Amino acid sequence: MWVLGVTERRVMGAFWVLNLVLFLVQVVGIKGAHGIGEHGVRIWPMPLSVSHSHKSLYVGKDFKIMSQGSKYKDASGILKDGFSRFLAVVKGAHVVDGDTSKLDQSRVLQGLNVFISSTKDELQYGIDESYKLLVPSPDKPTYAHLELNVHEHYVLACGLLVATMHRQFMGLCMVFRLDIEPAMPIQLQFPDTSRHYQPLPIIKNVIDSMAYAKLNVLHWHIVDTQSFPLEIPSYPKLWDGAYSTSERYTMADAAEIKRGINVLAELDVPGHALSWGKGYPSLWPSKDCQEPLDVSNEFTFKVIDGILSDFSKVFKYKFVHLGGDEVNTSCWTLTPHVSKWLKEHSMNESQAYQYFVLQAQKIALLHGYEIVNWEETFNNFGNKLSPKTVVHNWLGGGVAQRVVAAGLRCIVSNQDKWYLDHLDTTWEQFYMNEPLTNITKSEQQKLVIGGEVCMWGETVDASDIQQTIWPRAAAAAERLWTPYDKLAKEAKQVTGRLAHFRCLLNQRGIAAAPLAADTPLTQPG
Ligand code: CP6
Repeated sequence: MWVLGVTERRVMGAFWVLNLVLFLVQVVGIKGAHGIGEHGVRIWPMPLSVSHSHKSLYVGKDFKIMSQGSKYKDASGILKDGFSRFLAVVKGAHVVDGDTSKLDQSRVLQGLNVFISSTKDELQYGIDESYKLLVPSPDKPTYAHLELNVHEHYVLACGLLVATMHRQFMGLCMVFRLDIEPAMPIQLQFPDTSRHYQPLPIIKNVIDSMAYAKLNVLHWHIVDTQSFPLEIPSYPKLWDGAYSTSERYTMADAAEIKRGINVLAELDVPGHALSWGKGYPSLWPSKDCQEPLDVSNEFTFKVIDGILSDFSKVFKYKFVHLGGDEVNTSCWTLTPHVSKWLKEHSMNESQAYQYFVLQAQKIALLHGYEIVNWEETFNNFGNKLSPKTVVHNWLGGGVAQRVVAAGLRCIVSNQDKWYLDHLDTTWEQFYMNEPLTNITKSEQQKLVIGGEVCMWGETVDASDIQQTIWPRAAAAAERLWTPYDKLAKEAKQVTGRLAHFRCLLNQRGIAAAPLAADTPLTQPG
């Protein structure tokens, strides 16, 4: 994941790996004091700017959502689908069937108008994702008004609107007036579909939950050693590496995963790729030594080219993740034909690792992608990487400082700070992790383009995915969203607001865990 920066502070974005990694977003300045969150509007994460009156509004029973005056035509229906999901949340969790007829009608909100100024269909890295939410609309006081530049961002903004509708009173919902602009997105790495096949409805449910905390990039770790679940039309036998014929995703499934969010697809090479050889055994150095992929075989690079060609038809995000982590190259010298090839090409194992990663980069560039690689590639041959590389930190040890000093971009997700599969890392630790630690020059800070929380898939499945992600991913989201000087200096200052956000997630059907197992639970109130 990582952040998309706007102005002075950071930019973070999040990616999904089919294991869950969280991307981060970044943001800028807040107008109000942080205290607003604690005593007034309890929004999480805190947006750039919030103002509110103390006049509360009620949500009418027939509350509707529409898109009047927008240029965007919604040919794919993504907006319509999003509206109906949003309405279900408002009506299911927040609006109750009280009688509004006796109330002052100027205080009953009839609906939300979503105005989209862009005609473009693509969500993309670097676009203007700012939005403005006015409750009520100045020109139409019985409606709320939401202005967006890109259609997909509505998902995030609607999550935010829902976040303001939290006060239940007399069976009705009260809404504060809010002015919010611009807000930034946040990213999450999930799912790790190689370690565990995650059913499509579960993935969609996680994506919907991401909107509530403004996570903006899903990092999908699609394939790994354990299984190859995605259909690749160019090389159909790769699918033989799936756990079973029912534990597979078609390309049409992959397109559905988009759902108003950026998807960073990962193809982790040359290690973490044993499952490729089930269908095409010549990709293994030998039957006894099955990874990393055979560097000496031209077919290996033809297959990578085919996969990235198929990816480019469905994964439109500007970046593709090419992995490159944890590569044990000993198979290459232990296998006679590969060892012979190394000698003929005057390469040792580590030079062959570099050769492999750079070849894969070239192929990705030809398909129009920029590249994300795990940090081992930088640690071993950082000066050879394409300038279009984003280095994805996970080992810690201050690599982000070295990456940005070398002029490359970086995404931060230290394993001891932002790995969700480390169950003993607390939400407070997630909140306090500062990705810009020891990076003081503003040109270098801008190169930290995102933060990501990671949810690797070895130990999670549909039964516990949501409570493993939440509320800790939300803690990281605010770290990336909110300007540095406005962030709480100690996590305990925001406990009440986060506890409230976590209750809202529960109300919306998201199984977020309690902040601490031994603390009495609070009501959203
Ligand atoms: N899978 C892949 C993993 C991990 C990585 N890459 C990983 C390593 C150590 C921890 C958690 C996850 N499971 N492909 C490293 C980036 Cl602690």
